[in-house]
Amino acid sequence: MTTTITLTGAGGQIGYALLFRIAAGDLLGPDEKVRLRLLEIPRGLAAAEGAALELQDGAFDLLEHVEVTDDAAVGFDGCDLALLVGARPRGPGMERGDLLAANGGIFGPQGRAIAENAARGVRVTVVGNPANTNTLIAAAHADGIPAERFSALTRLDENRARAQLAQTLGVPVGTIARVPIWGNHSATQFPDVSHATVAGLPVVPALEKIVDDVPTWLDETFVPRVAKRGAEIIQVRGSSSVASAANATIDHVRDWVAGTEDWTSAGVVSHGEYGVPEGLICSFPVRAIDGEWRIVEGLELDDRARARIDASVAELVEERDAVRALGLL
Ligand code: NAX
Repeated sequence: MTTTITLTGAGGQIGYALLFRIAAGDLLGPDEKVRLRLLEIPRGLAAAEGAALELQDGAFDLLEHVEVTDDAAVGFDGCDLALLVGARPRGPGMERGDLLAANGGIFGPQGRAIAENAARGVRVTVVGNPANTNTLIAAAHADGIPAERFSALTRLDENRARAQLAQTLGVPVGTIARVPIWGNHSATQFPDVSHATVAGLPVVPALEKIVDDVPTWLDETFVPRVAKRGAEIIQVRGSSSVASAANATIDHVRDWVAGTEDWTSAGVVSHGEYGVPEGLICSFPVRAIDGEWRIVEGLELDDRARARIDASVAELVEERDAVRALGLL
């Protein structure tokens, strides 16, 4: 079988890190051929064309075809999986409203182009920031495609949270599970360890053996470290997260398509779960079953978790109201 994958922002950093892993089979496994459509704006076309030449030189068995375009109708033609990575970054002096407006001008038309051109059953993953609200805008413009087919990447935040826990506990990261991210992919996000496990056992008692005051450690060290990890990477590396973001995108899409045994995190449309207003794109603990995200329901939230989730959801509501006021929804 062959899957058609459209990558926007293919001439950018994350695009470059993603393409070769997709072509190597990391996304869909060793038996699925892929057809790649690289969608860029005119300024990014040369970089995307260069990446396409290198893809050719990779001689990947699974790669059937690569096309580079700045025409969204061509880019999303027959697309099964859309990875919306290209976005307008915040420039100097740009207010949040300007950023939302600039991205609304990208994600609205892309949502429409997906609805008009993509394959039935298309799944859309939004990486470009502000990811949750960009997802909301794209889904709102994609007439005829259920909002459940759109999701925002918060897997990088979850991976960061699992890695921080593993490091603190001195255990392999693969032994840490159930660390959902709630809310917005922003500094208000809530990485939640209350249901987390290490080798199948609750994490909190394990932390209590290492950390003096676990609630304080969570509030003052763990949560800010995860939520501000992107800024830390920029400070140390001099550039934003790239390979780890591409890796998380691979994890997210692979799990969505192939299914998960346990929980992961994704920004998905709310139907009112956990009191999150209907229609918002909010990160929840999710499972992927039969190609669909299912929010893990019935979890108990203590007051601390509730307050943090409410604060992040309030930020999502503000973003939604701002894009509504701009006529983008
Ligand atoms: P780059 O600036 O390297 O690349 C962005 C590319 O998108 C550029 O080549 C640009 O020409 C292209 N582009 C802009 N508008 C476009 C449009 N309308 N159609 C097609 N392509 C378009 O950024 P990069 O480091 O690759 O990051 C991409 C996005 O990911 C940014 O918005 C960034 O904030 C976001 N991130 C999201 C993360 C997440 O966890 N959700 C984490 C990593 C990253 O920060």
